[in-house]
Amino acid sequence: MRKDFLWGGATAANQCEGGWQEGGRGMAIVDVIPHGANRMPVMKGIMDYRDLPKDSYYPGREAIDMYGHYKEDIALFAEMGFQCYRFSFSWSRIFPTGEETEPNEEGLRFYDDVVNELIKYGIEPVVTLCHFDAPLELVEKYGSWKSRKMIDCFLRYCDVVFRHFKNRIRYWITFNEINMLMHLPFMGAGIRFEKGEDEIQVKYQAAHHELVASALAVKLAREICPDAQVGCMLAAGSVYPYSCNPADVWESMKKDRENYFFIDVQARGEYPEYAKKFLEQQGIRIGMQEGDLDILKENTVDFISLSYYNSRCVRSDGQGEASGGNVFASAKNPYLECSQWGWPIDPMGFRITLNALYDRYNKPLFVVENGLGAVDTVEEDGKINDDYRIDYLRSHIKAMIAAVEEDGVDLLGYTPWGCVDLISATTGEMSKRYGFVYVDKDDMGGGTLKRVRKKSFEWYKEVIGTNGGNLL
Ligand code: BGP
Repeated sequence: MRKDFLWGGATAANQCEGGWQEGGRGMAIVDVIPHGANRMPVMKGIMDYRDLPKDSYYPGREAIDMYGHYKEDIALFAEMGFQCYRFSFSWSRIFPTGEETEPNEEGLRFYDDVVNELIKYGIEPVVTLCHFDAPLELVEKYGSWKSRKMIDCFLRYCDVVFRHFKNRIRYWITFNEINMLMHLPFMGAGIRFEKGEDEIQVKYQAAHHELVASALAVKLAREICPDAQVGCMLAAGSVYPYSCNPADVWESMKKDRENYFFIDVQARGEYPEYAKKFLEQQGIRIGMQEGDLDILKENTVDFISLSYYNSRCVRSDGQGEASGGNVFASAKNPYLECSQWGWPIDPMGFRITLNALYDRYNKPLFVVENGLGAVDTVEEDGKINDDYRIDYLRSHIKAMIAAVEEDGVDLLGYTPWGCVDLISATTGEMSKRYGFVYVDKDDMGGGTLKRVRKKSFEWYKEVIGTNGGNLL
């Protein structure tokens, strides 16, 4: 791999930071997403969090309290040899309601401390501006990204952090998994549907607002911190046709386009023809302001970041078994084994996805999430032997290296997800673990928060130390 390839790990404030009432932070979307059966309906925007039972448990409020443990966690990342660390800022820690004219200094100080700690170890910060998180006040007042008002609020936040961190942060990502808005609208973008509301119309309008906000953030970064690189972020995973029946192939192409749509706009700078036709056929009318299309055209991203957990599969007849556990509807692929949460395991699909994205956009890629959510057992001697995680990562890193070295994909770095155990986004569980570092906490909030190195910790350290040369 290239000498400056960035090996590291990834987390996000909404799932690890906690400290929801510390340092003047305002309420955020994540604070009202519960654990348990109500989680999905709330994340989908079809249940109002204000109707939740009083005794609901909100796992993101404390999470793994990285707010109070960041020094210890970063020291562990440094020990593994991380060259970069992807994490997110909590918007409501900096703008508690989203509408202040001045930022919350205590919030900025917290991120100063985090960023300085990283720099102390020579770890490059890679920061997501909005990872499933926005000030709750903006949801209440404006309906979040349904409203164009969000663009101004987001840009005020970007302006502050770009200026404040311009000499310390080189890599910014605007919206995490921007296409998640279509699947989990409340978690992805704070969207809650009113009775009788035209859901698809609302989603595409909100998407337009996010796309314009993302392009204007790119513009702002070029003015304030011209050395920085700004990327978009896709929940990736190529969609396979279930068979070589052309009807299946066509279906898979359409499904891929549902996801590519966002990146097509952010990377190529315009609404693609297929999307214009789709919107027209569906009777969706996107409210735009004069100049929006120029903004999109003139401010495309520098790189494309992505998460890859699995490929997807589709059959045109809608028959057969569905693949479980994933928010993307998918047919079960008979060639693939699945994780404990029903997510297919497909390293070759990783190579395919990287190639597909690089062919399509011809811009540098950055893998900012990949990994296996699994139950870990602490043995009597205190050890955690997560060989299954090592196997998953080994096969995926091999596929990634092949994409780079054999296929010529331009890749900036690799940050596996949840390098320290954290709260699962889709299930709210702690027991769905991804980390090299174990955190003693259970699904209902019990535990000491103690950090313990897993077997994969030493393994990944060796991978980084040999620049991917030793994957044994
Ligand atoms: C992505 C998100 C992450 C993360 C990951 C794993 O969609 O960007 O926030 O959580 O998926 O998913 P889960 O936590 O549901 O296992």
